[in-house]
Amino acid sequence: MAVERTLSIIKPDAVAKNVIGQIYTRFENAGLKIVAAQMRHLNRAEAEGFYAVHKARPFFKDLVDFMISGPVMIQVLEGENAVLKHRDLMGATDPKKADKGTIRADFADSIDANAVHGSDSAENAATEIAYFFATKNIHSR
Ligand code: RTP
Ligand code: MG
Repeated sequence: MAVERTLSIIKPDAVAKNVIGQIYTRFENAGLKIVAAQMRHLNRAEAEGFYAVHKARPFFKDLVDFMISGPVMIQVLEGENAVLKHRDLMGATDPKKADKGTIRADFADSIDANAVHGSDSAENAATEIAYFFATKNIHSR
């Protein structure tokens, strides 16, 4: 299996709940290494740019409003099959549908305040990582 990178964001609800460390532990226990990280309070333009693929969706404004409601923790995760592994740790978008033991089942409150973001393909991961991190600030093993 290939070593991949994926972009992870701990959203404002989970940062406010003080569970960054608990979520990081899940990444580490699954064999994902944090190779870059930054805490940021995004402005509207930054959040809209990041979610540009969802611009036409009915939930776009709510999504952006939520993502700028407080600081987020953004990281690059690296490991075997990182994109899918991270999606499995996150669970379904709607926490009501997320499997027991997933991050969203344990920490998320609603489909908007759903604790985490994760890239959905290796191709999108590359774009999303480049949106937040210069190559020189990613510290691979
Ligand atoms: P994410 O991008 O945040 O990792 O989540 P995802 O792939 O599971 O979900 P996606 O379809 O990419 O949607 C991005 C975020 O928009 C919010 N959303 N709301 N009200 C709705 O029907 C709805 N659908 C999506 C969620 O917060 C989702 O994480
Ligand atoms: Mg998505």
